[in-house]
Amino acid sequence: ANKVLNSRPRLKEIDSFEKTVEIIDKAKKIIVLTGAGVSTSLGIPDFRSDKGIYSIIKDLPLDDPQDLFSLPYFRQDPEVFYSSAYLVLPPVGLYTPFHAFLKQLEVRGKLLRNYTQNIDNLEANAGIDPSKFIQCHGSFATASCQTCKRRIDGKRIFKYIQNKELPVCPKCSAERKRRFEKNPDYQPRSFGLMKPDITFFGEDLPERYHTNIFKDISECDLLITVGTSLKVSPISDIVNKIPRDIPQILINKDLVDHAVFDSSILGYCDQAAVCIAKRLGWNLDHSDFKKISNSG
Ligand code: CNA
Repeated sequence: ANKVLNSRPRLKEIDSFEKTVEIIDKAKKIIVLTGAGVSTSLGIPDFRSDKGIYSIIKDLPLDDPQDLFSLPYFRQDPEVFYSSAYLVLPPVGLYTPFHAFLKQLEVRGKLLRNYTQNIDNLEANAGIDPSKFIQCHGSFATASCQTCKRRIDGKRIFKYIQNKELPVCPKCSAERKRRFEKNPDYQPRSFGLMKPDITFFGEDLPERYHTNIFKDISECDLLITVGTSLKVSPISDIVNKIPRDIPQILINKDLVDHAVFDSSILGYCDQAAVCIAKRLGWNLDHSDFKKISNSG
């Protein structure tokens, strides 16, 4: 059984969709905590849903599906990561109606910070100011050589990821070849390989997370948690650290029953975002806005 993350009593004043919208309308310093569910409408699978990555990769030779994103495992067997990384490769330049909603929160001076667990960099595609979001698990925006640490634009390795090939660092390529020719079992097998700058299990979160999270928690007047199963620490602990009198709203396809929310909007986050925006009289800058709002 999951440990209950925030066992605080529910705030009684948010007992309807209208009141939830009212709270969003009044809030001025919102933390939005996002997960893979905010990007599934663009075809990027999440981890734990029925059709999520963990179910897609169940036949890979891994003891635990999380090993796909484990640093020791990557060093030993990078081919496994590169056989499946295309699944989470972000579409260039696109974003969802939910991301357009986030942008509106920023434009209207209500977004204190978006803490995203996502690695797809869609926040940047939506034009959100980099100071307003923290990619807690890094992103595909850049990639680094595992040996010489040279950092490049992440898009430069996208074609290798799409072709399920290993992206080798140009500077380390000759030395990699020499070592593997001498010893085909050479370890680490990640020598001289580029890896997207996404945080693997076993790696620390980016410095910006540590420098901002506690101050933001003490300043925020609303937490909106969206599209996450809240299973990955330390992000899952954020709900527990928010002061008890600060309202917490969940927008998610499935119930997250190991945390207490004052209001839960269960369903697709794009539709929820469009409904909320419509009630607030906001026009979301997204081609799907009219389509979704007309479908009710
Ligand atoms: P998860 O554990 O797979 O949970 C996703 C949650 O989103 C589930 O509770 C779903 O019910 C919900 N969900 C799915 N689709 C929607 C939707 N359209 N609207 C509303 N809710 C929806 O994934 P978490 O994010 O909780 O786990 C954290 C991991 C996932 C992080 O380390 C990420 O790096 C990793 N991840 C990121 C991406 C991405 O960047 N797009 C994709 C897959 C995994």
